[in-house]
Amino acid sequence: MLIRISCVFVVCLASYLTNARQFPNDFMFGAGTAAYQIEGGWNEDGRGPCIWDIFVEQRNLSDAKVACDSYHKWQEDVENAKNLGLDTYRFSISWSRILPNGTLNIINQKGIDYYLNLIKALKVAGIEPIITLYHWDLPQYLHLQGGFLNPQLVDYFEDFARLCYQQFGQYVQYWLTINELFQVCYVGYAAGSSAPGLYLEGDGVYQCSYVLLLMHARAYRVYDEEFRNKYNGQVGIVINSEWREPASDSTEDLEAQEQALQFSIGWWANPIFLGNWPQIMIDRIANRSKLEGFTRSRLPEFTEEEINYINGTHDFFAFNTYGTQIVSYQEEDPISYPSYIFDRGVNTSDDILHYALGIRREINFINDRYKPKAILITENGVSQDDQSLEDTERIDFLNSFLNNILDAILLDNVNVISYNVWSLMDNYEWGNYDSNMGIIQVDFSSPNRTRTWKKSASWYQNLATTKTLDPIKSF
Ligand code: BGP
Repeated sequence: MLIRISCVFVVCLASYLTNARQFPNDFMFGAGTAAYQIEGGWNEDGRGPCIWDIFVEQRNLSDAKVACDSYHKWQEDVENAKNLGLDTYRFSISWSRILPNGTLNIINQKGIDYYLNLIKALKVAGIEPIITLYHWDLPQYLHLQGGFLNPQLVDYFEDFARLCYQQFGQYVQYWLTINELFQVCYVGYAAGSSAPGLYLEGDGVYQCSYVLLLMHARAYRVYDEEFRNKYNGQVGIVINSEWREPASDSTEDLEAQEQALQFSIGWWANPIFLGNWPQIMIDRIANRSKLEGFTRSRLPEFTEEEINYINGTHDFFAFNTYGTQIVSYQEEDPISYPSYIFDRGVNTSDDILHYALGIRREINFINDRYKPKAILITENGVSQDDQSLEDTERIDFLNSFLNNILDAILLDNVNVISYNVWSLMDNYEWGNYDSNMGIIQVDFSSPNRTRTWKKSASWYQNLATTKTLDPIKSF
């Protein structure tokens, strides 16, 4: 009997081992956070206010004055990252912590020291920092001067980026200029549901995208011209991918899918990887603008010089990916008020459940269309209603995603080099604490902000250290 059981065990083990799926040895597993979502210490040691500090007060939302208190507990966070076996840790720098009013006329050494300590501790722990320069927390002082509607922000961002490269560059191989441009411009300047909460849905939203792309390009060029020789790092931007699947195989729906992708991914990726906005955006917005009575398109026109300046500012393609939408054809909206949604002109439904099905197609789409040297997945994860430590649904979600990503690597030969789960820990989700997206739980009711590993943390630790994925069928 014992022999039979042992045999069954050996067979199962053998089959487990043969089915187990291996990531390339140099594939980097990491976890991500953002300054405003975890740091707290909102008015400590000279930090200046940012647009989110003001926005939550205006809208009476939960605040991030303490959040995960990582401003004080960063050593424990590094310890956790180390114990998880992470290759990378993605975090962002709070612009107003090192430049309280956003400009170089006041440099806050204590803010710089905070990030220097964090970065050095990560290096000692064998973890590669991936640094986002801008993750949504614009210094309020710069917002008062017009924020992303003011092209002068390009100069201010250049100063901030250069300072970061000077201070931290020797330790950093991966820089991300700006996180999720669509969110910055659409949610912040059109839908008004994120800071700074504006409703400029037909014009400000495009002006914001024009300024953002120039900011990115300037930060890239500064690194390229002044730091690349010394530090040999890489710079890119983070696009939130907004993947779309067509509702059917009809020509209309396939065209609607292409149109939707041009208005989401192409809006940002075309200027950086191909040069200029997608033609369909240029044409549709110009046409609707004319019919609405404008004398020029609501989409700012890049000069030839700007097109060339932005084109090519990438060392890799980085994107965040959470959900997908089904897209279908719709008849042209009648001319009324100016709006990105009318300009886009397709019908989209809510997220479909098993988005993991789309990720392989999405990776291939990015690879074929934009031909990046490498692809980094900078965020992926799932929220949870409660903070339960038994988060098996998260494990299934991540496992399914990663199986499809691995298919893209092994079967389609796409050069995906890194995956960063969102998030290292539960954190402040832009107005509330309801998302619980961490693989580590944070007790927001305790002054200590106690960190406790969820089941997914142990699962991810195994993945990061063995680079071997559960042999579970992907869906
Ligand atoms: C991304 C942001 C992250 C984080 C994440 C959670 O858009 O870059 O900062 O907020 O979304 O997403 P959600 O809870 O909206 O699914």
